[in-house]
Amino acid sequence: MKKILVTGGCGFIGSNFIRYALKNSDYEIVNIDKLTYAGNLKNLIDVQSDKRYKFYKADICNYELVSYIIEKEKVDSIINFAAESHVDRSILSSQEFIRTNVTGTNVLLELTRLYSLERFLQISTDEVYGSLGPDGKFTETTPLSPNSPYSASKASADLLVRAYNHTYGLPALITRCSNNYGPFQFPEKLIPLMIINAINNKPLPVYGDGMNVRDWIYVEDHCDAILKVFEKGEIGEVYNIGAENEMPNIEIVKLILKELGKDESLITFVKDRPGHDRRYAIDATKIKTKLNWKPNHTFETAIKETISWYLQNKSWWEEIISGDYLNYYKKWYEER
Ligand code: NAD
Ligand code: TDX
Repeated sequence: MKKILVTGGCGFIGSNFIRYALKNSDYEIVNIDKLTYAGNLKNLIDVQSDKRYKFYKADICNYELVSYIIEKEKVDSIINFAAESHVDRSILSSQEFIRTNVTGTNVLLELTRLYSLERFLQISTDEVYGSLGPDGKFTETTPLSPNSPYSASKASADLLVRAYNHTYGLPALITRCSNNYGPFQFPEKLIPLMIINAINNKPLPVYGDGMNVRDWIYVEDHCDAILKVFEKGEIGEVYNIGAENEMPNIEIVKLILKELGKDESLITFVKDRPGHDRRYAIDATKIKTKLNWKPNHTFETAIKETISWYLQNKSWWEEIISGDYLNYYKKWYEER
């Protein structure tokens, strides 16, 4: 049985991936996570006693500790989810983004090399391509043109992965996915933030004119694509992942309000995010044709399931929004 070191497995996508992989494959999984504000052990309560799963609290920047874990656990491969992931936080302060997203990825690449691991999969984002006008989509050959400190740090990591493959023949691959939604997403991101504010009858802060477009994919479809690329993807290649579901933010916000039976008067237009990318759209032809992948969920159904998950799991997010989250919320939204 092969063993994968998953980093950042206590976050939104990592925890969904671990659950998905334990259910749909034979892999053993070692999860290392620093447990930052975004990492939550409760995201994986249901699998914590699974014999194929093990957790270590560790920072991916800590070379010695990660090296010790790789050696002790005899892991075969790495999938790197660990990152500072929120654009707005990177605008407030970028240092942790450079540390974790760039230096942390470099540590993992060095250790993949040292232990001659079989595979290194970097979980990246469509934001590295920058912003689109009204037409066209990002393909794997679109030049990198990141616009926020967050996306610049992710693009830097991608370039390191590319260089390690080119220089040392490291068996590395990259996935670049569009915006995810689903259970366990931290309520700083658009969809969970709007669902929770609507439930609590609080204002829904829409940036600018609300016409920025994002391309949405259900997190389980992303996890399925990651597993496919990990198993069948060609070394040295980049794979875009997306579900062809572009929507302006304001439409999503209105849909959430309608689904929850709340009034549109809760919508509050606030000052725009500085440098706000106008539109993202993913061309996923490559993964569809080369790896025979396709998304299994429609937005219409999966967004309803997501809203009902937040309604049924109030204690999960109530605990989060009562802590340090309040300080962040105040700092970012108070002046807008
Ligand atoms: P998240 O913020 O929910 O989770 C990140 C996890 O990484 C947390 O558990 C956190 O504790 C951990 N972490 C942070 N710094 C660490 C460090 N130094 N060492 C070890 N662990 C650390 O993020 P997410 O939304 O689940 O995103 C996961 C990955 O997917 C990221 O690399 C992100 O760039 C990428 N991605 C996200 C989206 C999206 O829509 N959320 C889309 C495309 C790609
Ligand atoms: O309060 C808000 N109001 C608002 O209008 C928030 C939090 C967001 N927005 C807008 C900004 C974006 O146009 O909604 C859109 C989505 O915002 P986020 O949820 O912050 O996502 P985004 O900036 O698109 O980045 C996300 O997708 C790519 C993830 O956070 C990244 O980790 C991923 O790489």
